Amino acid sequence: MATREELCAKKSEAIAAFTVEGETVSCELYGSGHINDTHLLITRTAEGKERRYILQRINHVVFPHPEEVMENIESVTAHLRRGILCEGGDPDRETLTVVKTKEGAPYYRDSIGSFWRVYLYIEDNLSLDKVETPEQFYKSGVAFGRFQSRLSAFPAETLHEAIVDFHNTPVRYGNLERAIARDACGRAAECAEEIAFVRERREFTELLYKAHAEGRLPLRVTHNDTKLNNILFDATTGEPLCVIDLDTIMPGFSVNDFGDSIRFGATTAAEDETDLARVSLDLDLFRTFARGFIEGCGGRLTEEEITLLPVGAKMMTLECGMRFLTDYLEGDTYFRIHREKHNLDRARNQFRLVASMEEKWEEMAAIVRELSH
Ligand code: ADP
Ligand code: GN1
Ligand code: MG
Repeated sequence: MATREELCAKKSEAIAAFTVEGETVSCELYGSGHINDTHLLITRTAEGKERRYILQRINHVVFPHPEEVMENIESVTAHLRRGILCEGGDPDRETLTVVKTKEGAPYYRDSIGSFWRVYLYIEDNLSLDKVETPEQFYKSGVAFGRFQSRLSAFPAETLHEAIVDFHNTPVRYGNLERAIARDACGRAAECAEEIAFVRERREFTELLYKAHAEGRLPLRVTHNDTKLNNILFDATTGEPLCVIDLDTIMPGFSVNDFGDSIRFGATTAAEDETDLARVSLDLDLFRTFARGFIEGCGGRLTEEEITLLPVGAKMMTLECGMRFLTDYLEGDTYFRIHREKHNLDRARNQFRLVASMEEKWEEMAAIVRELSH
C-alpha cells in the first residue's frame, strides 16, 4: 500500500501524462465523495489564463477494472452529448468531458499501478451535501429522471458491470452475514442491535429481485449512485446542470435510483448524524422528489415501477446501512472514514431512517398513488 506522500509524488507524474493546458498552479483534495481521491487541478497557460480540471485517482479496490469503468463513461457521455446537442444545450457543461492522456487514452496508470483520470472542471457550479430548498430537490428529481430517460435508448448490453452485484441487496445481505461470521476486528458484539435489525428484514431484501424474476420490474440503464452531491447545479441560475460520478452506470432498477436520492436527500439529518432523534423521513421532500423524478422519466415508468418507488427508498437505505455495517465489521476498508466508528454511526443512522420509513409507509404509498394519476 502506497503512503500518502508517495501518492502525492504520483499526482505530479499523473498530471504530466494528460493533455492539460498550462503549468500547475495548485492541485488540492476536493469535494466530499467517499470513494475516489478527487483533486481540483488549477493551471495557468502561457497567456496567463487560468484553467481548471478535476483530477481523480480511481479507487481500484472498489473498481477492480478501471479501464472498463472508463470505457463505460466514454460511451455513455458520447451518447449524452448527442442528446444535449440535439436539445440545444452545452455538452461541455451538461455532461462530463474526459481529458485524454498525451497517448490518447482516457486514463493513466502510474508506476505504482494507481489509475488516474482528468475531467474538465464544470465552472460556476454548486455542489450540495444537503437539500437547501424543496424546489432544488424537486429539480434534482427531474434531472435524475431525465438522465435515466436520456439513457433509455442506450445499448445496455455494451456496458461493463463496473461493480458486480452493486445493488443486489440479497447478495449484500450475504456479505454482511459473512462479515459477522468472520468478525475480523472483533466488532460484532458491539453491533448486536444493528445485526438483529437487518436480520428481521432479510425477506424484504429479496423483494425487488423477485419482482424482476416475475417480470414485473424491468432492468434499465441506471446511474446507481444518485446522491444529491452527484449532481452539479448552476451557481448562477440554481438549475441542475450535470449528473456526475458516472462510475456505477450499469443495468439496474429505476426504483433504486429514486430510492438512493430519497435516502440521502429526503432525510432530516446528514448521513452520519449521530443524534438519531434528528433522523427521520421528511414526507414533503419525499413527495417533492417523487413528483420531479416521475416527471423527468417522461412517462417511461410503468405503473408497477411507480408503485414500487417507496420500496426502492427503503431498499437503498437498508442496503446502504448494511454496506456501512459490513465495512465497519471488516475494518473500514471501503468507505473513506473521518473518525473512529464513522461507518457504525452511518449504519445506525441509515437503520433509523429505515424505521422512520416503516412508520410512514402508508403515507409514502399514498403519495406515489396520488402522483401516478
Ligand atoms: P466520488 O465517487 O468519490 O464521490 P465524484 O466523482 O462524485 O467522486 O467527485 C467528488 C466531488 O468532486 C463531487 O461531489 C463534486 O463536488 C466534485 N466534482 C467531480 N467532478 C467534477 C467536475 N467535472 N466539475 C466540478 N466538480 C466536480
Ligand atoms: C459512495 O462515491 P460516492 O461518495 O458518491 C458509494 C455509494 C453509497 C454512498 C454513501 C461506488 O458514493 O454506493 O451509497 O457512498 N459509491 C460506491 O454515501 O460504492
Ligand atoms: Mg460522488
